[in-house]
Amino acid sequence: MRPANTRVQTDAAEVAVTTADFAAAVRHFLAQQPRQLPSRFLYDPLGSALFDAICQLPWYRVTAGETRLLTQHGGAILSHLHPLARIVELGAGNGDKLAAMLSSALPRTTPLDLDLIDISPAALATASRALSAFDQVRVFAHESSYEAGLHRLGSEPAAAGRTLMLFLGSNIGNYDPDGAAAFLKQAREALRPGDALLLGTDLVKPETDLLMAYDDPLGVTAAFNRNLLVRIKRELGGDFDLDGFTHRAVWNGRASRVEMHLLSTRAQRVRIAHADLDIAFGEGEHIWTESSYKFVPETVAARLSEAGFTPREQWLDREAQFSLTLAEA
Ligand code: AVJ
Repeated sequence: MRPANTRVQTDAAEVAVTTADFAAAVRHFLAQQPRQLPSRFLYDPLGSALFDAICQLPWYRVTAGETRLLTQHGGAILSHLHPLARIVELGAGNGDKLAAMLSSALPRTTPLDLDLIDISPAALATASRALSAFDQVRVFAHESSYEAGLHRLGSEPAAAGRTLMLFLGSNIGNYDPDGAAAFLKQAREALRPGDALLLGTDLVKPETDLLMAYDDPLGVTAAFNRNLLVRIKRELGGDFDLDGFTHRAVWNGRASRVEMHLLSTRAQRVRIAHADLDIAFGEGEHIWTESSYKFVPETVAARLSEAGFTPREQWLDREAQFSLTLAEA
């Protein structure tokens, strides 16, 4: 049972992904050359569950590495931010990492607001349930894109204490360099002097490790990727033959990113009724579904500085080759 001093609130104001948005994006991006689909659509309820499974795979070391860092240094990070009034997490997912961080800190005597921003209502429900078990917290769940979440945050009246923003899991790696710079600027503008951003970034490592992380031997990442086609079939009346598409992960060293693609294994036509789309795929033609940029610690700090932050401290997990950077607004 939830203690009386906690409550969960959910905004109903915004639905992050409507069927109309999805149809318009599929129509637009599948017609591009190269064909593509934005990675935010990977997170329907089944996609979110498959992503949670990925986080437990021994080959995907991002989550374990970051959780180690948050457990070891979470208490210190939070005590740097005294008096902390609020934690905002963009892309909170199932809430496990924030829970790990809070567990490692001293028991709280002052109230703390947790604002969870995520595109997946299923993930938000799980996270709200887990986090509302902590003492002295109020949980606010916002079903929203990062951009809309940041915009709302920036237009709110100033909070009494300091705000810590979390952008973990190397979620920033989904943006291309210009998009990441724009995101960091927007994050900086949503914060006030004395607030801080904690940024989790996966680091460049040997190609074999990266390919095992994004094309795992159990096929969970393949299922996560191919589920995008399942979602299009169900929500948009697509007639994809799933057997005609396979998962591909490639390391693009020049751009410093892992790319996920869906590869058409033969020439085939696909009709997506509710997007009013007819496509002829050639054998070997790809749909590019995700980029995961990989970083080196020094450039993370440099990008934060360019966006108007002051980098304060950086922690590295050697085993996973993952970094956390704390930067002040
Ligand atoms: C949640 C976007 C950070 O890019 O590593 C995991 C998603 N894709 N396996 C990542 C993902 C394939 C993940 N992010």
